[in-house]
Amino acid sequence: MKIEKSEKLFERAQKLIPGGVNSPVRAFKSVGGTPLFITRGEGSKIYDVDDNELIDYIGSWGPHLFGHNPPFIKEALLRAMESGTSFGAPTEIEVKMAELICELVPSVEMVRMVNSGTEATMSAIRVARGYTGKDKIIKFEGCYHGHGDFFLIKAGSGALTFGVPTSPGVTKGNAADTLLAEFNNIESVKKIVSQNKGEIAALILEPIVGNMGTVKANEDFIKELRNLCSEEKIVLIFDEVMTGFRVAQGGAQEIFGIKPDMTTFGKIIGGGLPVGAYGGKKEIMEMVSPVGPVYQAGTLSGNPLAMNAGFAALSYIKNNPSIYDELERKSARLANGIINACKYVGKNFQLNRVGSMMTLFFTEEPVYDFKTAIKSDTNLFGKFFHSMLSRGIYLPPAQFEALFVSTAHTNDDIDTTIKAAEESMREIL
Ligand code: KE4
Repeated sequence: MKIEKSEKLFERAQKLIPGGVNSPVRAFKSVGGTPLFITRGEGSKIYDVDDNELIDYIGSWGPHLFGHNPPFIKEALLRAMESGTSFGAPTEIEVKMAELICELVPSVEMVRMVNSGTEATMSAIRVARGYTGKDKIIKFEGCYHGHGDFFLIKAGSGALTFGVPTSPGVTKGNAADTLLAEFNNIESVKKIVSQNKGEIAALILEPIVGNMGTVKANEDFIKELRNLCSEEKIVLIFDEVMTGFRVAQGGAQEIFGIKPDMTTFGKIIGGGLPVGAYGGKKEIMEMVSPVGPVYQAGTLSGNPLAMNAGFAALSYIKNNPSIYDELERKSARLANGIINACKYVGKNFQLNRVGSMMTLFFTEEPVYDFKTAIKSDTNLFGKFFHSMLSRGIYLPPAQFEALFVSTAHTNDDIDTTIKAAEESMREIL
């Protein structure tokens, strides 16, 4: 596979951009090698500066539910551009977008648009703290909610339940207010709640995790979380930046039949442009400035370009709910093919999947939380990644991420990917 032009660009990029990338996971650090510099995307394919054609399962880390450059989003953007890009003033499309999100996700009674998933989760936490008058929050090991200071926290040592920063620059003060629980372990949550009675403002989780690889919450766990948060007056926040409109028309909360108090969104709702959103119960969202005292703002929040792209995406979802059946069929076929490829070489690697998001863990034990996820052989994952890449299959360059199937992936794409997986498994083992 020719990568000379990418190598040259990567060398130039690293001189002026930290790590040569504008988001760390793109740098191929956990799999090694040179990240490919992409020139364009079309449907299920992406093309790089060395003219390699790849079947893309990253989909820009989730936004491309319909593949790259779907005509209906491109047309919406071109039309919007005719009128200008941003006005810093209210527009009708923002109202239509809010109405559509609230229609598709009934637990959301009011919603505020922002420009990224990180802004959405940061804002949701601030609002929950303002609404409850309490400071502490609970998050789960292995869940990622963007790079807000109070999220970059890992479990403290031993019995200590408050966290320690995972990154320099995050203060001990921030860490002290973030408590770490174990995913799918309700007892770990109950213990933290009892040790911090009356002090916890919010509990945030990815109801279907994508960021430790794909791990779905157990039904009982989610139901008990809902009950516990209601009893303890803790704001339950579903971070659906990745799962929103991905795993079902109404997101993970539709699958579980659970109503969180707040939900955060990103990725798909921007139709490929920078958009995030947070919303939930009216009484909570009315805390948000200018109607309430909790401040949150953004120059380009709700800008017409991003809103028109997002509205085109969500309108398509509203009018074509059958896409989720199509995504289920294609994704199940891909997953079964990969599982069989593992079996052919005598391996029972664990493939976790919910709808069109999935992760192949290079471990033979079930993966249901962070501790079981990190038993995966990340070196072997790296070899698999590069072996598949050499066969024209572009997977997320990290074991603890999810791959995404889009409506643009064809049966041929799936067959090609399964064949590549069979060859790659034999090659690396
Ligand atoms: P952004 O700020 O990257 O738009 O969203 C942060 C975020 C929040 N919540 C969840 C559940 C997320 O998955 C994310 C971002 N996801 C990562 C991929 N795992 C984005 C890729 C990247 O960091 O470049």
